[in-house]
Amino acid sequence: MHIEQQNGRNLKKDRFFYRCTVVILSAVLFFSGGKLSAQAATAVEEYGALKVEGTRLTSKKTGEAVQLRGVSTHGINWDVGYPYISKEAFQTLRDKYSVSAIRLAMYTTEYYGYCDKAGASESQSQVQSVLKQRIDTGVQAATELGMYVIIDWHVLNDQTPLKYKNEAKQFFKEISEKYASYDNVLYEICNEPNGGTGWEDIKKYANEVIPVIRENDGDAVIIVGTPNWSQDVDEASKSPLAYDNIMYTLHFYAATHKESYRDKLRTALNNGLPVMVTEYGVSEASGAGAINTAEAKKWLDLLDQNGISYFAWSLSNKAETASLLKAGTTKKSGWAKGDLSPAGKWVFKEYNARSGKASNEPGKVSKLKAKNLKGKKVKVTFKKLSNVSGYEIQYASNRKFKKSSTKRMTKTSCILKKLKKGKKYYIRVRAYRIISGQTYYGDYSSVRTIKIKK
Ligand code: IDC
Repeated sequence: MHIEQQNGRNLKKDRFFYRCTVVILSAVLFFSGGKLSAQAATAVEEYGALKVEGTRLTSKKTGEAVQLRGVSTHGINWDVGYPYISKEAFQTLRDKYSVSAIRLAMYTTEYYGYCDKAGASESQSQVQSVLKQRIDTGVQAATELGMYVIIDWHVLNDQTPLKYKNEAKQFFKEISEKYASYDNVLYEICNEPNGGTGWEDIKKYANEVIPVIRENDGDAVIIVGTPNWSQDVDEASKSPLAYDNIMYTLHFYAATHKESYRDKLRTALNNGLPVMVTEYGVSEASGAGAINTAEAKKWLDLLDQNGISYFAWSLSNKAETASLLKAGTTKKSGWAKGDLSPAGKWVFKEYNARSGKASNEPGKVSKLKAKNLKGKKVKVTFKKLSNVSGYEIQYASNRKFKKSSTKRMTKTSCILKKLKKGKKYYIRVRAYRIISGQTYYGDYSSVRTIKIKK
């Protein structure tokens, strides 16, 4: 199949040269765009290793404050969690949804847990080596993509991190040795202490685990959970740990935790505590219930104002409100809007908007028309959009656009040639904009169909 741009009829010599120049320049722009976009700096290239300065996560390389917008996996012990640990999945999050960091959540208890495998048929040490392998897959994928990655010791049903303190020390000794030279790895040493575990207990645990990590990785950023499912950052701020480069965990679920919990954050910040939201949901704390985007927006606004990093729970297709993917979707990467849950749609729209990506995306192409011309051709026209680099037309003889043809153009009309008589074609167009070597696509127009009669 073939495509041709609609050219003017009277080709005067100078106009001809003008057109040639435009074609060559667009080609240069197009190809250099592709090349440059592969070279666009990743978060890790830009900021390198991180440290904590005052309340802020900061780049060691540039001295700038760094705010990460991240996603947490579901438990990597479950099949609703680990299948999304891949370069393809993380790359989709990075390129489509402005995600710069991943959190790998490894439950310590629960089915296939690191310390208590609770009914899994493998031996505990087999479970441990599988989990470490999954962590490594995640760390390598994030590293190749220039993304930051948190390794999370997901204390939950075990309630107090003191319960598996020795296992934690052994685990963090091993992995901090393994990843000591990685600029992008952060350690989260206890997800959510609960069941009456007080700040003093957590400190006791932290004071044993932190030195183990620091022995291998002298200035790694380490994140410490706080009492009551990591809600009481105000408590921690009264008596912080005596180490540098420590951040303290705050978790919220927007349909449950509202202004009074934001006040805890304000207190902690006033006391100078560096906080990281390594987990939040737009759902209720159970992970279920309705989403509350009004409260979630208040939270993200407050976090953005203070440059606090946040990670959405969770990258999963499990049928629960908090999941970012549509329940039961089988896609493991490349998720379009239609593959996301209501929570996922909201979260990723916010990420794109808050990181400025959304404003770079052109609008949706409208008024798409298709007309069958003699000689098995179709003339396609659509409405011009301002401030775009060009348009991409896609057409195929099936509504799923399988084996489709895709062509780029700068004009708002074109002729499709060498189509098949008697066949019905599906056509759609989207605009794109190239900014600093990165290509941003608008939404596709609605689909036009046309039957080739002549
Ligand atoms: C939930 C999962 C759910 C799983 C459960 C296991 O969403 O599918 O069955 O854990 O106990 C947290 C925890 C996080 C919870 C999440 C939602 O850190 O593990 O995940 N949540 O309940 N704290 C507050 C909410």
